[in-house]
Amino acid sequence: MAKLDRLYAHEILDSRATPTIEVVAILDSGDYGVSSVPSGSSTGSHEAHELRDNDPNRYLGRGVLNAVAHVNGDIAGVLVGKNIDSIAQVDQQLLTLDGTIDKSHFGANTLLGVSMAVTKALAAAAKVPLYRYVAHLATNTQPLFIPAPLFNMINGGKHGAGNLDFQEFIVIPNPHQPFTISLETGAVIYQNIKKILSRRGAIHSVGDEGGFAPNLFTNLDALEVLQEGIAESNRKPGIDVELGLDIAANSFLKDGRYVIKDRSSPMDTAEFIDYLRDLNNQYHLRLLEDALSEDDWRGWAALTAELGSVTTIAGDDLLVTNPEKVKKAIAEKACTAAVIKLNEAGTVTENIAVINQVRSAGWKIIISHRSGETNDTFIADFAVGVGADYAKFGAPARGERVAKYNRFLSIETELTQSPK
Ligand code: 2PG
Ligand code: MG
Repeated sequence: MAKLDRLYAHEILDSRATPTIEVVAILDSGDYGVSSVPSGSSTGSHEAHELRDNDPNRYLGRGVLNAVAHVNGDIAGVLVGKNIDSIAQVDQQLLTLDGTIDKSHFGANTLLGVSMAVTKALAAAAKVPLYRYVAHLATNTQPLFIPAPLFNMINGGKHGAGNLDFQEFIVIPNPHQPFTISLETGAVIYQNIKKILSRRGAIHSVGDEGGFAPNLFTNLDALEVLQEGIAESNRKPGIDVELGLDIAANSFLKDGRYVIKDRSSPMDTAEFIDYLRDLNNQYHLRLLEDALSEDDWRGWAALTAELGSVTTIAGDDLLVTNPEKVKKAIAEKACTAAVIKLNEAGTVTENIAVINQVRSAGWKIIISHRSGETNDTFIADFAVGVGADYAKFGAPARGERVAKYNRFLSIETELTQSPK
């Protein structure tokens, strides 16, 4: 049985020049795990608590030295020197120690950092790749495969330059092909979109998730640019690639109405669902994420009844990887897929429990990065291990996004060589 020899943390930067926590867990065998935690900006209001120092004299109040102190103090005090049966046992100890429903004592960021670092250390001690260790935790006995990537090519909403209402304009290569082919497809389309934006005289700098953050566009213009990019890459729409959107509708709901540039007047829920139906008829969307706001539960059920058989209706801010929200959404038939973000739940074990809950409803699983990321590739292994349908790691550009897609390449090679 493994014993935890050392556990410590320090502050590092994420991809947005904002501090985050990195945790190191070392077992008495010498096996170890290092993990760091991402952070969102278009957050759901019911996400677990992210602990920040709120000290205006450091990093604009966004430091995480308190989170670091919790790991080095209370948490190490309880876990170090003790035998570890399983990550489930460690996670339970963390939750008991924290003692709050929303993880506000230690912070979900603190708990996730410890949980991921210990999981990595246990996988190393078990002498199996992390994705296989996660498959074992998730009791996933199916053959492992690489989830279909969701490439976020154009960044709007809170991740972009401020002119596009929708947050993510996504290209989805055909899921029934090797990941190496999907990645090449994504990379070529990305390069062609850059050329198209230059030709149009539009800004082609990138947003938070590596997709372009152009000026001058309505939401429909951005979808047109994706279509042009696909055509210029000699890929067939609907066959080689499909389109998707993370609408992140929370960010443009004003006084209970949906306000977007493409329409001169605000829309109520029924009108916005009509708009989405027309949009789907025109672009044959494979994915519609957060198409309505997080509290518009009746609207979600109506949208799923209307479009759920032709496109994937994914809940992100609606569900916040929370078992109670997922339970309600299943009962109300509010979606057909869940976006899983590890730091919204807080520990590895809780994330796996939510995934199993979602699976039992027959929904699709999307494992997602956050807009503020690190180079940690934990979620790539996690996505493979739990058998996720889709992986959303941003554009095929910027180091912190590419690190995860490159990890998929390594895993694909390993799976090809030794599928069991
Ligand atoms: C989302 C995420 C990730 P954020 O809305 O899906 O793309 O954004 O991390 O800012 O919440
Ligand atoms: Mg989202």
